[in-house]
Amino acid sequence: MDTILQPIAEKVRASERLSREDGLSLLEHLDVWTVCQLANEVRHRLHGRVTYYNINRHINYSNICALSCKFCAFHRKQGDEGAYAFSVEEIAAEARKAAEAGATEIHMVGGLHPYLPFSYYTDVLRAIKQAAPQIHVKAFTAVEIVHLSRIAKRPKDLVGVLNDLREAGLGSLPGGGAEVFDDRVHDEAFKGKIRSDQWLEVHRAAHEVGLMSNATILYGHVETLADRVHHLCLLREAQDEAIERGYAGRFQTVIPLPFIPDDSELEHLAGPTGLEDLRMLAVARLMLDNIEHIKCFWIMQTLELAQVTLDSGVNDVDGTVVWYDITRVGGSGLHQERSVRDLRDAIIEAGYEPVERDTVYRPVQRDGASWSVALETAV
Ligand code: V47
Repeated sequence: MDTILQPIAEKVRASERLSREDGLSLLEHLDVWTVCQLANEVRHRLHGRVTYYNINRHINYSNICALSCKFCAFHRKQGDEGAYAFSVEEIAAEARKAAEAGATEIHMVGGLHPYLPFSYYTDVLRAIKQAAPQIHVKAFTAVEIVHLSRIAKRPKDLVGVLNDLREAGLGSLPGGGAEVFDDRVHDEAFKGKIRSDQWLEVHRAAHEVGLMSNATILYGHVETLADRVHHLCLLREAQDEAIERGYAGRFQTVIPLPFIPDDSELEHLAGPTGLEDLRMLAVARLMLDNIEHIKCFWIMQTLELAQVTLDSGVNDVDGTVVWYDITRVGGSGLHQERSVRDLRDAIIEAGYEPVERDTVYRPVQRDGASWSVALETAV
């Protein structure tokens, strides 16, 4: 090992926190395989060979959005061809179908709809819980929560709004919408979306009210490597704060998402390579010493690459089913689905032990479509 990686490896082996400079060296160093190997050591220390997956459904309640982010191929304006917003009943029916098929989680996000009232969102949550009481609803990215707080006319009361949503059935927040925590990148690619301080404020409020949340980083577009490290450092600080303050909620998993240029206004960009994907997941594992899980979202990375990432810091491959995928299909409404068998076989072939989890990482005991968790705690 050379003089740059050697001291970093020593820190990793002594479980010492890596610095910002270490993070940048890991992203820049030519020897990607040693970087992955170091992340693999941490992964094995934390999780052994266990690799999590879940049985989930994605519901995008509407693609109508007041914003027009350049990187997003999903948004439509009201009245555009392909624009839609599901009714409360339609969403409840999907939740019922998901529960009947054995799903433990609904991952629900949408655009910033300019006209739907706050009551639509609480009604949707209540209807899902009535139709599928056992299912965990992981819903609304931080930018949606800010939008909901505005339409609820309580823009300064994030804690109150999140509590109302929780009472209606919200179980946790997904990690979307973080993009890259940098104002230049934000203004170039995501203008109009909330900035990093607001994204972090929403998640801080969620942790304070006891909701678990996830975090993403969308890499491989107009950001620099230093921007990526900065993003990871801000997440690490926010997690330190949640732990120090004794909040009941915190970040559970970080999901590095490779930018997919197709159909977006940034289509001229190439997007990251496979090796860049591996390295980014590995560096996330190495830098985020206070966040337990690193997820490879196979929908965007492919299941084939996800197998390889298990040796590079990843211990979670997300779930089985994506329905009306916000990220991949440019609004065409394509369904994507992989069976439990596909996910388990892929994990086993890579030399790991597949474990079905619920949204808050409790192992699931399953008998067909019925399931339970070993430890009953409130979610
Ligand atoms: O926020 C949008 C990203 C995210 C593109 O919390 C794109 O468990 C790549 O957040 N290329 C939504 N990415 C997905 C997401 C997620 C996925 C899986 C699990 C969890 C979780 C969260 O997709 C958006 C945005 O960052 N995105 N457009 C694109 N062209």
